[in-house]
Amino acid sequence: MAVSRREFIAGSASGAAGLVVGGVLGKVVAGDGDGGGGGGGALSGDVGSIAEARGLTPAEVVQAVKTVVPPGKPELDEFYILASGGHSGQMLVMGVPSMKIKKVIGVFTPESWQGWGFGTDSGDIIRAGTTAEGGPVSPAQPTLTWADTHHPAISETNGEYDGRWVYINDRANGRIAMVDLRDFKTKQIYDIPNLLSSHGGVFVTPNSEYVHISTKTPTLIAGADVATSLENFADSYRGYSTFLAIDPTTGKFDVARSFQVELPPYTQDLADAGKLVSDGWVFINSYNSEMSWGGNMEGNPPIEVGASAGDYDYMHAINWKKAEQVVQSRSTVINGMRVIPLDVAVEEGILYLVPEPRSPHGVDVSPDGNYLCVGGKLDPHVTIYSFEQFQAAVDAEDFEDHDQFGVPIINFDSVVAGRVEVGAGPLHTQFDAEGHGYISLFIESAVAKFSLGAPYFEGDQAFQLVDKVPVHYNIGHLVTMEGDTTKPQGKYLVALNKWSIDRHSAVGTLNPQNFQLVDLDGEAMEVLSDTPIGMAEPHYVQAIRADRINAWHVYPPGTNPTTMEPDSNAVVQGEERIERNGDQVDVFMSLTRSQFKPDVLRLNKGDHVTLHLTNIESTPDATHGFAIPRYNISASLDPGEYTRIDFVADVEGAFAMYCTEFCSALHLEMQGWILVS
Ligand code: K7E
Ligand code: CUA
Repeated sequence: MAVSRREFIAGSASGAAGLVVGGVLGKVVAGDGDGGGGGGGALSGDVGSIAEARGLTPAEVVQAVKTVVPPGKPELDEFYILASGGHSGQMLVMGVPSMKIKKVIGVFTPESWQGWGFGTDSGDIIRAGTTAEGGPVSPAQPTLTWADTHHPAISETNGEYDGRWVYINDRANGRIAMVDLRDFKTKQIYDIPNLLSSHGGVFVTPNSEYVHISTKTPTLIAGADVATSLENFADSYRGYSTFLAIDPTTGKFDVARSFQVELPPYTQDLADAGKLVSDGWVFINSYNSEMSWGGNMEGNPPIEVGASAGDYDYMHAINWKKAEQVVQSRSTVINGMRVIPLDVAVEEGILYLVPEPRSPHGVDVSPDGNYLCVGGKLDPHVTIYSFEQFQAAVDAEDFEDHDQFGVPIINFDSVVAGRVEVGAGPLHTQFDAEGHGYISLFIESAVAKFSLGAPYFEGDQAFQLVDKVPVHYNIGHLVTMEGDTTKPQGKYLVALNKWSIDRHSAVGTLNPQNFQLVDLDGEAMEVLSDTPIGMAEPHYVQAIRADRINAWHVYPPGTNPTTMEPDSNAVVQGEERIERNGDQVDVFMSLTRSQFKPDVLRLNKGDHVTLHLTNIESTPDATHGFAIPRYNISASLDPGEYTRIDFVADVEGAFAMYCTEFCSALHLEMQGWILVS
């Protein structure tokens, strides 16, 4: 609703807008407020007349002022968010509060602008992520080139983000990737044995000992009869909770120190690591403890009905510090991975189940580590468990039953600290430093704020609904700043909304996802901005303080990003050369503004060519591309970067290689010839 300038100024006199607008009142320019009325008017004058001309309310001006990052002041983006790129297979980097997208990181999917997977050794990383035992692939298509990224997890030290690495899973194929935050590039993709798919079970333990990832749909056991496996579900399938050890220097996966815990064949879903008081444990939701497998044209209910038949599903609590010891003596190796069998996990007190309201989705651990908040999609409450009560129940063997696999089920009433009726379709919870939880309400399209118990809130202040704000529409995840660490920063919340009818300009029959920035500083939560995401559905994001990121500006000379070390095949200026050995041709080429050296390659048809490319620039942002038409080859080299390209010159012709980045006034001249004859 537009207001006249007079109303605008009057209406804002008591609010923050009054300060903003009032501060520039002295500079009123001609126009007097009658010429605008929205659209078309020249945008000159003070804030009030511009706002009036654009049809903005005082509140909208304040919202804009809270989020603007003006030219030359990037530091006003206080946080980064690292977002999954959904079924694009990539990751997004955005700023908060601007909500601007700063980078798309090529992860599982070739990304041509980064030269990711188009002939360079980055392709080895993508290929390596396809070939582990237990990762079934089609012989006809040996490399998986797409993924469905869901859950990023930033490395931690003492329960706080340390800004070193971020991990992200492939929901479709049960894989995981590691991105180094020094250069924001993917270093490793690992196809995890015994995981056909994964979902939300991705997080890092408080000192980055492990990154955890679990099965979504359970995996067919080796030797089970495929054709009758669904009818014999309980005997044919198993879930796996995977603890991938993190190399403390490189951040890569140390498979030899990694292990899995075998789980019942329920559908394990979201998970979170314990911290502080609950450090050493992980908690995983599950649904479909009914083990419904569908068959809606074979006389069975559809999975959505079968999986919702029971009143309760089970949260899995796993003692990983104990598992880490037990795996040394009581594990079996399946497809190259050490596995603690289910019966051993029960005997050793590694695995317990806790009833939770049916069809739960998120489980999130509070900053003090004591509260486990569970949203049940079909229950309007958030159920809040106390870890201390859980620990006491374990010690007292306070079990209400065992499941059919012999896993003890903790007495529900003994471990619930509180329940808060929050609204329809609660999913995921994030936290602030004051002891509030913020939970997404998918069905209601809202965020609810509630209070936790002691030591944050006592008596009738505890476990109360505090505030609620509508979001648009169908929110999935949400994130508060560093909201799943031991030190949440509060300030902002980002709502990741799946639908966006009428929120953005029409772009055809598929609307963008809609990220909404919510201000947490005021008395009531307030939506500040809408941001369309022009790619696949980002499921989850993590938000990290900008000052924790220590990104490199240029690479040390000759650095190979796959190792982050100088490469012995990198060249320095003056050492460029072509070495021929039979039909093997090694080209040691430098790239600088504005030439390739050498710029002519004379090849024989059938030559095996290895290009060793080095960007010898040391100026930040002096990136050069390297592309060969028709050979499907594209590289991108940042200053100081080395990369290797192997190809067979199997097509005759004259091919004009060129630089794909507009790097200088003579960028267009940065070209050369590859002659294959
Ligand atoms: Cu974490 Cu969308 Cu993969 Cu919930 S999931 S919404
Ligand atoms: Cu280098 Cu354009």
